[in-house]
Amino acid sequence: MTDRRNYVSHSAHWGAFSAAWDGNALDVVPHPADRDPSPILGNLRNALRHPARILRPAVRRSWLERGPGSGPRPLNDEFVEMDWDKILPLAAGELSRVSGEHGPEAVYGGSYGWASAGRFHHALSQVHRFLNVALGGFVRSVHSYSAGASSVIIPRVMGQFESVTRRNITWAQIEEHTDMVLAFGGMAVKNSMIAAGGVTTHIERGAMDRASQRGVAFHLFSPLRDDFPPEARATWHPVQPGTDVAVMLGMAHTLLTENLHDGDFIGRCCEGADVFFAYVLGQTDGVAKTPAWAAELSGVPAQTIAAVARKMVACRSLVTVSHSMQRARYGEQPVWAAMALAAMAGQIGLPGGGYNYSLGAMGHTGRQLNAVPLPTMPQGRNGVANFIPCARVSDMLLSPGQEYDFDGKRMVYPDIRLVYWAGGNPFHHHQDLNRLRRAFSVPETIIVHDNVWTATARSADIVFPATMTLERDDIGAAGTDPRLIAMRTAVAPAGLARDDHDIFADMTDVLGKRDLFTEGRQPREWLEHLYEPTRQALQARGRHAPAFAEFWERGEIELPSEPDDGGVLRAFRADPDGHPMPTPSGRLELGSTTISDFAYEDCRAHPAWFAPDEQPTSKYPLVVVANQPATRLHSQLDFGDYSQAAKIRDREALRIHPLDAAARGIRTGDAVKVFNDRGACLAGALVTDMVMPGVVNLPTGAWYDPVEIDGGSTVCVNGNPNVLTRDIGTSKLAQGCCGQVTIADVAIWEGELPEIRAYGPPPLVSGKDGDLLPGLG
Ligand code: PGD
Repeated sequence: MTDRRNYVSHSAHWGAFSAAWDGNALDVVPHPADRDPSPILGNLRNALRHPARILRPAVRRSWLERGPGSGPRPLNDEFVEMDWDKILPLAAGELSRVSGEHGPEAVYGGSYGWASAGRFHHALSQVHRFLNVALGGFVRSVHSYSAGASSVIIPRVMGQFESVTRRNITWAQIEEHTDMVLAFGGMAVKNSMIAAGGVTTHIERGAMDRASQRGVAFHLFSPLRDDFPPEARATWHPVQPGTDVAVMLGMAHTLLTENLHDGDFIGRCCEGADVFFAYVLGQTDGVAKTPAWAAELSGVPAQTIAAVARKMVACRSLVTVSHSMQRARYGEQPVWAAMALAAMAGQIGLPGGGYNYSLGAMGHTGRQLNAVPLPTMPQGRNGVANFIPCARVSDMLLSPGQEYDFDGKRMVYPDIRLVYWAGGNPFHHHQDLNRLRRAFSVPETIIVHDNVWTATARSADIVFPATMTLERDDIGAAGTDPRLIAMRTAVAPAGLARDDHDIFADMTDVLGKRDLFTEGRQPREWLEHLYEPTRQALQARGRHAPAFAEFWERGEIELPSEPDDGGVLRAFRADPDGHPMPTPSGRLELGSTTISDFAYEDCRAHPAWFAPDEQPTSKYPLVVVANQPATRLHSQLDFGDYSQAAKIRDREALRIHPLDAAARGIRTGDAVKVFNDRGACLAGALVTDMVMPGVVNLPTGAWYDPVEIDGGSTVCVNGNPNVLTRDIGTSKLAQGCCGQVTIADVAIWEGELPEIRAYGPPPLVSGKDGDLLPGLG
């Protein structure tokens, strides 16, 4: 029985909690303010001492024997475990060699990933700071896998990303003002359970319930019925994946031809409407974007498209687009077309109305922003100019020197010799993992920090064991949560694991730059230092502003919020000249001469319909939706109790419609193979009408576990859908990832079911007394 007095406050991206360790397992109690805690907390119970933990620093044996160099990096290669005092100089020396011979522009430190929630031990901030201090810079990455397309198109045609996504419509406004929500891609609560930094309460389900009880009509456009929780009582419009833009254009056509659009708003607040309208009416390409045209493409009946359009201008309506919608080829278009549709309805800037990109996509949105700054780890100055859009990592490694387009610029991929990754798992997040494996054979050296043996760690040459969040002190906070959390240590580190910060501090020591990296502070002093701006801002507002010691003792403090005032969009609506949007015209751009001047064939001057360039075929008749999982965050703690409980036949569950299942003789509980020309994986079938016919749903995050079976080809036996997805940019404009949808077929798996071997270490041998193996080095 755990002693209640030993519970410590802590936080994860899936919520704040308190926890106590009894030597075997972790007891987790959600934050008392949390009205709807995330069940993902259940993965923490058995995580801290799981066999997947990396216990000691390790080096790939072949790298030790042969030295740095390109070549395949098999996941089951042997690693040599070493002591810290041997491995740190080895890694520091290799960094110096590469940077000395080729410059810091040969080091890729983009290191994309969610890592863990604390503001100080934020692995990405730490690795970026380290590379800036140690080498003077590195090739970085920009934007995200979450919002790759939208984070480029929104600033071009609307305004600052944050002002459209986070300081816009709140759940409180929806409960009070909204009559109708058109949610393209839905608002699944599995997604809003997540917020970078962690929130102390999850409000979305309750808000949808109250709104719906008041009469708000939620309309779900999605291939998946449960992209809204039952509490929203949403009307489901099953839509063929990748065709939502057609539905939006069909609605725009109804508004235009029936003269229902808000001409006053368009005239005062929009630019380029004439170009867009001409396109909708078919004057530019001879194809009128009628509801019937849209119905043919999308499967949503023409009457429904027209009726919803008429309704949205007759009441307070809100249009939303999920992140998932733009994680696909031409992903910029739904984001832009939805803005144009909402602009035509004339409600942008009204309470509870208009357009809020990504509302409900994460727990950050729909809430009021904090009015005080949060602790933030400074990353230093990066002296390397070159960067990549994050999802172009395989292209970069495979094609050094190649030119490519990105957001109006002509870019060149750098020649990368060393890859440094801390806090991310590209063998989870990237597309076409067979291609990524080829890309990961190119660098001379790969260094990875993680707390568990992910496929990324097993693809590295030098592996540093990082502590898990519960093994260190930190500060938890999210930009729209009203509490700052003292994340207190619950348990000693596993094995020889060390904090990322300590690892970097000791490496800068080897390089003679320790003081530059640590600024003479111990970790506790850093926490106090990072806390101080928040405290001062509280004091300046006349709020209770406790000293760090008091905050730490209490476990949390309250933070004030910005007013729920609609932000810049409300101000812009009231006075477009006085508060212009930060676009070239100062208006919402339904047509953009900037984008038109780029002359990209895959992004036009206005929101446009592009037929998906990967359509179901007779060979691959099913569309795979590879969305966010409900039982974990991305790939994190996939070995945890809650994630494992949802597996079928020990692997990821694939949801398939009864009609598609019957056609293939598949029943719930069967093992199935999902395959296309890029790859194949095994999964466990779940037959359900939660997915529309013609669509299967295989969420991301099952740990990549490639096995050579089936006549020599490699199959991920654990159900990772990124062996199937396409590694191609959304367009030349944003170059975002296209992981959300692909095509495949599914068949019953009759063969033997291989055991899952992903959740453990590769073969390990110990260096004698922590030294290199005899005869090496
Ligand atoms: P995570 O599993 O969160 O995935 O990709 P991301 O790489 O962020 O990886 C974080 C890693 O950090 C884990 O391995 C974890 O163990 C490690 N970690 C945690 N704490 C620490 C720490 O303190 N120190 C160190 N060194 N490591 C730590 C997520 C990405 O996947 C995202 S954001 C999205 S939105 C994309 N979504 C999709 C999708 O919808 N469909 C497909 N097909 N693919 C996607 N990939 C993307």
